[in-house]
Amino acid sequence: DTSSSSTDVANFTWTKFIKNIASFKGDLSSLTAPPFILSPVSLTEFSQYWSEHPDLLLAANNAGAQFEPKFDNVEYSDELNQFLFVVKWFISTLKSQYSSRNESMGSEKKPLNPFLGEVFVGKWEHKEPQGTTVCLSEQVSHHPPITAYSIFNDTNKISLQGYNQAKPTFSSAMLSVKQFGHALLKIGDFNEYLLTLPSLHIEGLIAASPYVELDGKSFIQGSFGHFAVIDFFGKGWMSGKKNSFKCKIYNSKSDYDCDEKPLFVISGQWSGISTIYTGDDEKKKKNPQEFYDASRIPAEQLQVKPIEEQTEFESRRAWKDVAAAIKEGDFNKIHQTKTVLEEAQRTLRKNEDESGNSWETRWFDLIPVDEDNRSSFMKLATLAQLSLEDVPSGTIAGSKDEAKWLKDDAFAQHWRFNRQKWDDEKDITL
Ligand code: HCR
Repeated sequence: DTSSSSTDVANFTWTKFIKNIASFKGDLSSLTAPPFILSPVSLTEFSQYWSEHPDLLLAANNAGAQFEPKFDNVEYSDELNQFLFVVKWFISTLKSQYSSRNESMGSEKKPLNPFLGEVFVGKWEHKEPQGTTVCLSEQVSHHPPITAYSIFNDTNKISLQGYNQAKPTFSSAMLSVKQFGHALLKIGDFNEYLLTLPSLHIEGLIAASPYVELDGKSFIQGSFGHFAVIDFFGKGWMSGKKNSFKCKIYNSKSDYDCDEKPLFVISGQWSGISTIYTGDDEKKKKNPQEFYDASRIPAEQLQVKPIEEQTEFESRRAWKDVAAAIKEGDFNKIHQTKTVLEEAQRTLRKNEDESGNSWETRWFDLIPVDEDNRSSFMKLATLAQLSLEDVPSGTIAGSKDEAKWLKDDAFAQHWRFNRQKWDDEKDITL
């Protein structure tokens, strides 16, 4: 980031930026961008997007509550009922994850690239008896950039954990991103769900008003067998609308494989309204019911401590000066403030190399897939016939895609939350 001089940078135009992206290989974080496309927010903050509708997350632990809308001709087991709550919560996370910057900043922007060990913490405090939902996010790797997170509500016995690595590629004037990682949701003592992350691309680059469009699929596999496949598409593909999706829910993955009729079909926009049909009625478009309206319920911001009370590892404090420079649109200042942070990181790494003490992650451990007895990933991925290798999220086991991504020397490892480490944490508070 610091390689070009500030005069070069001041002359930087959008066209040059686009040309740079086009010839760019590797990590987007090292790409110099004009100030107006820089976001003052670090990627560690993005973990909060999993729970900006905490009521919907908590509703999934629904003991006795019937999912609405309810269809008379469907038999709802407790597990199916809960699965529907989980799907609704997942759909509700997408607007925050992928289009909230368009609303808050006018377009998608290039987020700050977190430093190793950067953390972001916050909480949602609910009315009694719902307790508190905690969000912990940690940058567990800098090269490649990987963020791990844990979101939990002990009162409701709900916990979500996962990690994410975005791998960008540029081809035919298109910036595409594959996501590596997954999310694991645990409800109560027994119910678990594996959620895979969709691929995406950036639209509107030529017009200098970039926005994210999802493509590909997400899968949700429940430990009781229920399976959902969510197909994403944008403007001009099957529908005239951006941010569109179609979700089919089945009793099991094998029902999906055998082309059985789905139990439910949900379609619409993840940033707007979606509609649910029973599998019997979908083709005839009979008896549509509203599933979710993303524009009706505003996102609930989590509470974050004031910057003065944060430690130097906490995102908003660490990036304070850079964020201020970005808001002022002052490239020289952005360059200077970023250099301070980057130099400090370089010195830390050098000292670690010299002393032989490598960096230790704070709340997450990297676990080889075959030793991962802390999560049900292996069981759920196997149920969904998903690859256990180090390949993009949601890659099907044995598929051509899997073969394309497989590297001989890479074996899959996953970042897992270590609750004890958080319980023992002395320096970072909520
Ligand atoms: C691709 C992206 C960085 C990664 C962001 C991720 C994948 C991070 C994990 C979150 O859970 C979900 C998520 C949402 C974001 O939409 C996605 C970002 C969108 C743009 C950003 C690029 C690195 C920025 C490219 C620069 C453009 C805008 C000019």
